[in-house]
Amino acid sequence: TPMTPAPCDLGNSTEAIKSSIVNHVRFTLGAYVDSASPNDWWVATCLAVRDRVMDSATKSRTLHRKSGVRRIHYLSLEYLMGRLLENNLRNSGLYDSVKQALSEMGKDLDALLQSEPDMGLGNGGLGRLAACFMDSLSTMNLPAIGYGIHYEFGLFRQEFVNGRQVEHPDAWMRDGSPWKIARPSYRQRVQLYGRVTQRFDENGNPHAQWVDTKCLLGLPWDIPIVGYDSHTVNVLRLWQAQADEDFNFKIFNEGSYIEALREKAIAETVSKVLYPNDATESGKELRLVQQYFFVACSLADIVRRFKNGYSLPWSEFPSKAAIQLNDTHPAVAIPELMRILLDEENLDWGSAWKICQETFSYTNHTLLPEALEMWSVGLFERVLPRHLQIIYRINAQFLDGPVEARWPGDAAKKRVLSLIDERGGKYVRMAHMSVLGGHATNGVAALHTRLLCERLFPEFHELFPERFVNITNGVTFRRWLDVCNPQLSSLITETIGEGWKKDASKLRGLDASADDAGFRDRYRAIKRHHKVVLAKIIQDSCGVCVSPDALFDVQIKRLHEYKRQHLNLLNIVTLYRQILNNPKADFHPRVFIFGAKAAPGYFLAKNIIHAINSLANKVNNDPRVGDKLKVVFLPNYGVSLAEKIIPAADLSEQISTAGKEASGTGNMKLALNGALTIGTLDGANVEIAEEVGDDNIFIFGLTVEQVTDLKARGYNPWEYYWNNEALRDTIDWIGSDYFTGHAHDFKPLRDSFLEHGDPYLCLADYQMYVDAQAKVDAAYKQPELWTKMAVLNTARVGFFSSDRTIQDYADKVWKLPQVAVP
Ligand code: 26V
Repeated sequence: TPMTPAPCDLGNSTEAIKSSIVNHVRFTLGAYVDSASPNDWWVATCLAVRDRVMDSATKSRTLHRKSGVRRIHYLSLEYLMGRLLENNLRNSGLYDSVKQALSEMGKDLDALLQSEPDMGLGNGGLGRLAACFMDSLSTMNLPAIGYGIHYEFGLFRQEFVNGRQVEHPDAWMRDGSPWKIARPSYRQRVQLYGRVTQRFDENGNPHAQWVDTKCLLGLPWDIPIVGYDSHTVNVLRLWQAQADEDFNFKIFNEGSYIEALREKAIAETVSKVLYPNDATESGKELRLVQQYFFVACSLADIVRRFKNGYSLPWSEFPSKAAIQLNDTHPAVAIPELMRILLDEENLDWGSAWKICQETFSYTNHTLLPEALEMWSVGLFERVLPRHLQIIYRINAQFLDGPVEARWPGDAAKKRVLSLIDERGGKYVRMAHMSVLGGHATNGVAALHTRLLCERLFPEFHELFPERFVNITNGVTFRRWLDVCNPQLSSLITETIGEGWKKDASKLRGLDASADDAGFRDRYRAIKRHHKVVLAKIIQDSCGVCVSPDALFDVQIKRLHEYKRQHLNLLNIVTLYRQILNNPKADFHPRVFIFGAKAAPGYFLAKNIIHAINSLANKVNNDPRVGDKLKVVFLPNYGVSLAEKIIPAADLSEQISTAGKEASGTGNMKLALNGALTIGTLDGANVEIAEEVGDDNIFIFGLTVEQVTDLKARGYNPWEYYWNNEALRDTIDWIGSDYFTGHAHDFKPLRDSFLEHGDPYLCLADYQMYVDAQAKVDAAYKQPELWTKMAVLNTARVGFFSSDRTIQDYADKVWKLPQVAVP
């Protein structure tokens, strides 16, 4: 065998790291050490870390292949990764030596960390959950690959102009990214459009054949995912769309060269941009093409690995590959795997269907009817004609088989269960296909799963009760404590040891510290430190001076009516009036902090942003209010800003209408960092209350059952308006010209409360919310009590670690063993 020279020193010593960084500055970037830019130093540092990580990635991949274990393939259209360098440093244990190495060269690691652009390839909860899962999969030594789209533009950058949201493109990788590695040898070809004909195999059996298609290429980019204190490095594989140049050039041979290149540009739009909606399905063709493109590339990749790795019969495919669908967005994977097995591998229907069901499982993330994906049959047939045929056959076998057996002759049952909605136009119900095409469907919090079974899929639940499972969401405690709050992380480690980083239930060991005054002092000092840091950010980005002694009251999440930022607004306006009417009242100063992006086409959400900003402008400049009340809306909320806000929060607003928020995950991050929750009994708030105890949380508002009853009786917001003077004055004030000089500016908001029936019941919950806020005020005036409650929150939310969530998936759904990489 030829001699392979030893690689350069990839050790963890300061000297080895220094020489790696300097080598990258000189030989990768072609810069002089003396004149390299801050960006050069950042890139060189990332590459020095990446060099150390890639070796483990290769080892992990080889071990997973050789041991032949089952792997989980996580399919998601979104990954909200945020910044990667600090996380990779903390997880790999390289943080201290890299900091030292840089400082010996006169560079400040912390400044470099802050210069990294966010990788914002997601909208909100669903995308961030996928990112937390990737971290936990590597940490828990589970063999996994994440598949997604290499969007050129992530979620838009948000700016406020005169208080209104303006969107700008997010060119996160205009300068490239040191974390991603192109894998041209694994490029895939994808078909679209065209028509279906027949062909005959060697035994004379007919098979469908998809012809006259357009072709796209998918180029995979790999991003290594470093776990905490584990040698498993999995990858996130993101597909970039490219034109199939040969194909286009043949077609356009007679035409012009320029025309052919125009086609190429069109092909490349497929992975251009992330759709910025997270609640309303608009049925756009490009979105369906994106979904199919990334699903087809990913499945071809999984099938390639199965065929090359083993010589096993197809029936063994599920023993090697589990595939998780992150919502219905990748659900076209079900007919795609059927197509591969039937048309390309010549399997019979029954065998193919069994393989599908054993392979797939599906996570539902929302009950909102407007967010449930439905594709018009006409569009589907044009883009994916063969897949539509397969869906029709799946549907026929389902309705004529299990449905007919369970409810003989019942046409109404068939209508509600069908994969095709025919209540006006024909639509493919992606959620029904996802439940049917897999072996497990899960909700993301206990309440949500119950409502899935009782309300969204009652008939499916009756047919297949064993298929429905709850897996309560979690978040990675590395990014959401160790990285964003290293001071608290150290205090915890000093108090109970560092076992909690791999077993979050150990945080319960802190329970006793809640009664230790010395511990509480230190805990409070850390919170205050973060509030000072956040106050500076607020000053810089909003031009508002806030006191770190005020109560920091935080609502950070996508802007949506069901999340009720406008209920928060009602309370603030009420407080503003109280302060003006009763200047001597003993009210602890408060800063209301918002962070939220609205979907660009969501008119009312944008009106709410404008209203909050206009209120802020008035309150912050009203000398009668002084320091008692400040309102700030931090622009461009995202992962990196969340990492600054969360450690500084005193109060966490989780105030969705009961039954609407599937889980929430910000609620977990805030509680972990010692913010107390004011919240409804919705999503994971229910379980948070169970864990931290009723004394350590502020629960208010109608329950799911009360909401249902009230709506059934006929909810009338006017009754609340006329029966509650403070509420009436508050709404009337918002509807006046006081805030902007124009009375019509917030008419859409006022109309939604009154003329349009207040669909999310803000008025019904208003008084209970105001009362709960008064309890918060009273508690905050007792710092020792408050800190004790905060400590108990940190101590008792270990259940919400995504390590636990991922272990639940591995045990209950994927049947996946841990594989330690030596
Ligand atoms: C929906 C749609 C609808 C069509 C247009 C594009 C698009 C993109 C994303 C979505 C996802 C909405 C669902 C979602 O993000 N759900 C959130 O999932 C979190 C993680 O499970 C959970 O904590 C939140 O409660 C839930 O709202």
